[in-house]
Amino acid sequence: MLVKVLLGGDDAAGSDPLAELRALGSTAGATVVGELLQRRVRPRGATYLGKGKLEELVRLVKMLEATVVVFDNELSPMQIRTIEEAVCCKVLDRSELILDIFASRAQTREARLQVEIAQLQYTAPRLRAMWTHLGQVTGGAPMGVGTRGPGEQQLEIDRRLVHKRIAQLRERLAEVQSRKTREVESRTLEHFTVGLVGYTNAGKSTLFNALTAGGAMEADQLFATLNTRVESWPLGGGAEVLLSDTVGFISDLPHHLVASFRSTLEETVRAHALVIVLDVGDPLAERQYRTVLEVLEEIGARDQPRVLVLNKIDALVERRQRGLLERDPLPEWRERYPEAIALSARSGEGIEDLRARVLGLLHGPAREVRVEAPMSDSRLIDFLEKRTTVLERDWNDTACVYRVRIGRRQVEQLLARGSRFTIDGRAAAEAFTALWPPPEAGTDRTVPPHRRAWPEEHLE
Ligand SMILES: Nc1nc2c(ncn2[C@@H]2O[C@H](COP(=O)(O)OP(=O)(O)OP(=O)(O)O)[C@@H](O)[C@H]2O)c(=O)[nH]1
Ligand SMILES: [Mg+2]
Repeated sequence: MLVKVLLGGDDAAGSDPLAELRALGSTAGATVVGELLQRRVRPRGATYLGKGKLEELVRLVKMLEATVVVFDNELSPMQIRTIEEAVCCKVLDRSELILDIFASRAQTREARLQVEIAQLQYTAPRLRAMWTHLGQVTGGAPMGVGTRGPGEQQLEIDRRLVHKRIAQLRERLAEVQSRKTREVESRTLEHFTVGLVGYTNAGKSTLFNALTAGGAMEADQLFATLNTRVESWPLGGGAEVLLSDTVGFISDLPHHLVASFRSTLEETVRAHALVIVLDVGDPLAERQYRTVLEVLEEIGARDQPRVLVLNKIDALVERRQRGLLERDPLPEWRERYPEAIALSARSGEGIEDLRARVLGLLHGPAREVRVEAPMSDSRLIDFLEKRTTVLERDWNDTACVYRVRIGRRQVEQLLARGSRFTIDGRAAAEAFTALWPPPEAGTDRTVPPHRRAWPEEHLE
């Protein structure tokens, strides 16, 4: 039985406010037998639902023989207990449902540890409610200041056990994570890394599989992906980046859950660039995009350049043809985010645009320049021929003279490896600072912060 209370001015929920909870429920393996919606200015303290609605819920649960009631709203342990007593069956809130999905999906040691910690943190306050409840029911000593009933003592013990267990798990998790941090660090030092991020079910894994050798699980479920996967993504012309696919985001995810999944998102935080995938046909796309930006802020992925991908455009075309599309959302998105790339991970349309954009990020802002490369430096000539866009080539007695389109970071790389050449008739290093002056901090998002290591592209 699904329940949602729409609060105050919450009309951003679209025409089907229970859609996401329904999807979460079916992902968790539940069969939905009924749904209940209520509009309220604010929740009622004890039961969240209004009195009459709660009575209706009790009737519905009985009639439909529901075994679990799931609230889309976040409930306090006391509210859960009060509602449970009224409906005589298990009551979950949205966070618990999400935790349940995570628990059933967690496959790696790390994911299992993270889920258990989050679950225990959720249990701890519930334990209190449970035992206070028992203390009263068993008619133990009245619980006032200084009088500790048996329930209260038991509660202390259990709470201590829970905290001890959490501490143990945290230690183990820290070990796993420090190993992982080192791995991620060395990856980001050696390669240009790109992180795929987005709301759950946006199509990240499908896009990941289309771009790389694949192997990520794609499914029409929420949280199909829980672990991070990294593969190389060839961009053509010998250039390649490492692409990561990771767990999707969702709105209103409890704080501590995000915290315990931090290391899963480490790949994202450290990536040199982010590709934000959005299901543009979803009526809640706008809201989901906001959630994604919020989560990125929260996990500290703030500095890297971002590319917005409007995914599933094939589905829009199809719906338009079948007359099912009331209003095409694409023109509005394009107008508001002219830089966004519309594509279909499924059909492949638009993927070439994404490749070119990421290649541009890898190479940095490009310019057309005249490069004179000594004939003896075959490595440099090879680089220019294979990695840049050659517009003209000529030669004199000692040098090859090129007119090329070349990126800032490519020149940086050549300088770093000690190649000696001229740009527009000047020594390369001098010309470089003139042509690509260092941007003012924070103004150019396509240039990574200096603390971020920039990998050398391997030519050999
Ligand atoms: N029509 C259409 N469907 C797509 C496209 N991309 C993904 N899908 C479908 O959308 C569903 C979700 O795709 P996934 O790739 O698993 O999504 P995800 O973002 O990885 O989701 P989580 O891992 O659950 O967070 C699947 O049923 C895909 O087949 C697309 O371009 N067009
Ligand atoms: Mg996925």
